[in-house]
Amino acid sequence: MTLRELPKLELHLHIEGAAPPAFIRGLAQEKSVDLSKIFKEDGSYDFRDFVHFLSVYEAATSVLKSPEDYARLVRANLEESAAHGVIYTEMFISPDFCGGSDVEAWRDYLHAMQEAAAEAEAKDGIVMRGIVTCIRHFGPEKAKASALCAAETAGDWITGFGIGGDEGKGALGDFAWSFDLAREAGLRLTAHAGEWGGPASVRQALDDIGVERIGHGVRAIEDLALVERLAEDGVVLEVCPGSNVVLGLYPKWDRHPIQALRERGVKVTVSTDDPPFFHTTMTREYEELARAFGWGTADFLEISRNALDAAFCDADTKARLADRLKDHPE
Ligand code: MCF
Ligand code: ZN
Repeated sequence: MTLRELPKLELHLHIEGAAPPAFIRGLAQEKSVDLSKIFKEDGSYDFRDFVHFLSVYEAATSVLKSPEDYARLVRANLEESAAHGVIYTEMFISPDFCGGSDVEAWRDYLHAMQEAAAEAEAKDGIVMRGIVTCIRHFGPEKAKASALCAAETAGDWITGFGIGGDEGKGALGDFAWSFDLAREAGLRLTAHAGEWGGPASVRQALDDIGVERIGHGVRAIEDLALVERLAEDGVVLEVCPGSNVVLGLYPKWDRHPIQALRERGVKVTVSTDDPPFFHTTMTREYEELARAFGWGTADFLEISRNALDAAFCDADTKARLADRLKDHPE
């Protein structure tokens, strides 16, 4: 079995960030919006650094304006993921971008996305779940509106609540009201931390908003007492190595701390984050990890099991996915 064919589970994928540039360019053309400044000549997304990436992301998202646009996006993303062996994907979805956090509009967007996901599951066998995500640099008030949307639609399909965006802005504790509401609605919790913020940011995620998974979290490696805590408490990291390398957190793949974290007993998983932005796919992540750290099938199987255990879906779905992982050769 090739690395591309290995069954994979992805826990950290931003819905608009997975949009192929040609898809966004096509929508821009249909809607007569000039987005030329966010693309390079070769057609890929153009950004200088993390903060610029966030603004290019938002510009690309500006052409997604209706439930049908998001349904098309879900179809395109799931087709691409399935082609790389992904059998399960959790996508971050923001009510800020899907109806401006109006609950009734949000329901229409969700309905369209869920229908598209069901079609993709029937066609390619890929299972999708949604994690409602608030955006840190939009501030705590907007996050509350997102959390209300999340709480209203929590269930088998919307299974989690999280936060992404500029880690340099505000403190995670400012968002505690939203995370409390989401938790009370039965949602599972994750937060981007330990990417642009150091170990203290990971501690905030655990202590101030009580998440069970951390998006990125890789800078925990700078504090070995924290690494020990993550290992002991079984906190799972949604590691996105290709994203970290392209955004300049680490100069090259073999300097990435994923292997060191693993060796110290931390449960890691592997995701692409915003794949076309970072010129990656799940296959490419696996190929680079195999090259940089000598990972083989047994290592990738361990990663998939970590992801399955940490997935925010129900037990029946997990059992079905576990069956499909059994085809995975040791
Ligand atoms: O993980 C990467 C980099 N770190 C932080 N945030 C994001 C990443 N990709 C997208 N995001 C944020 C961004 O603010 O998530 C939001 C974007 O607007 C979308 S969530 C559906
Ligand atoms: Zn992310």
